[in-house]
Amino acid sequence: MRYEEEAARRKEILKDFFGGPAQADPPGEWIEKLVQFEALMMKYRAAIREVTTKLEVLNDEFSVSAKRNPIESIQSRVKRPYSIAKKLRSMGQPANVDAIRRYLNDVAGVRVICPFLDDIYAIADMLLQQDDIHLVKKKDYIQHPKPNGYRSLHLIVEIPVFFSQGKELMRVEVQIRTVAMNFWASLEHQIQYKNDLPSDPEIRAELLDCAERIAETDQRMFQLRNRIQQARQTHPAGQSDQTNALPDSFQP
Ligand code: 0O2
Repeated sequence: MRYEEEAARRKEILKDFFGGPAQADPPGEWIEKLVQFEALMMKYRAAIREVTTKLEVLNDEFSVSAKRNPIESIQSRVKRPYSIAKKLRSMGQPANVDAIRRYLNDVAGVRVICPFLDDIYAIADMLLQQDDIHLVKKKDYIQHPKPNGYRSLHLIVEIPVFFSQGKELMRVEVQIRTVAMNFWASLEHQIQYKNDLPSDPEIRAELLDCAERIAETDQRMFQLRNRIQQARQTHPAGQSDQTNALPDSFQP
């Protein structure tokens, strides 16, 4: 029963986009809307490819010059029609392709997972230095975590994408975070963030406590890596057995 109620709710929101009996759109009209929507999603997918390629190139270059990878993995997604329609509705905007372009920043999303805290800012700087990338908005939820404990660096960037009919500037949300921040955010996303139910204060407090312990561990791992790097510089390989004495799991 709950599934049927949920399905009815989703249909109601999605009909903003593609029409439905209540709107009595002529069939040709909603097919046209569907075609326009698909074309726009194709453009967002293309923008994701552009940004992902830039990040992969930076990671490759860094691994040659610094002998380690500042990016552990890259994930991406195009927002689903239901989430798009829901967000536009919550903003009081109509669900159509013009409104998507104008009001939504995160239809194309790229998530970059880094090993260490300083990698986040190094990647963000290297990306933003590129002259075809324009920064629209930056939200630093690492310096200023959300009250629930969420941490991540968010960049909304605009990037030119070349299609057969010319160039278009497309927006992409880039979320950059450590493996540890991603661990918390992924689990919290499943159990709390997307849950429409009011949250229990005890659960909120536990989640916040987990986020803080994870942030502390991130700091400690970052400091450990720095200590190991300094030891290596003071005693380059072969001249001292101090670095070699560290277990393999500590080697950067
Ligand atoms: P989903 O399902 O991940 O796509 P903006 O228009 O960008 O200024 P917005 O959209 O509120 O305003 O941006 P914000 O706060 O930067 O958050 C955008 C995205 O960050 C979310 O997308 C999540 O992916 C992630 N996020 C933000 N807050 C939290 C949080 O408290 N917990 C978790 N797990 N993720 C968070 P969506 O579309 O909400 O969700």
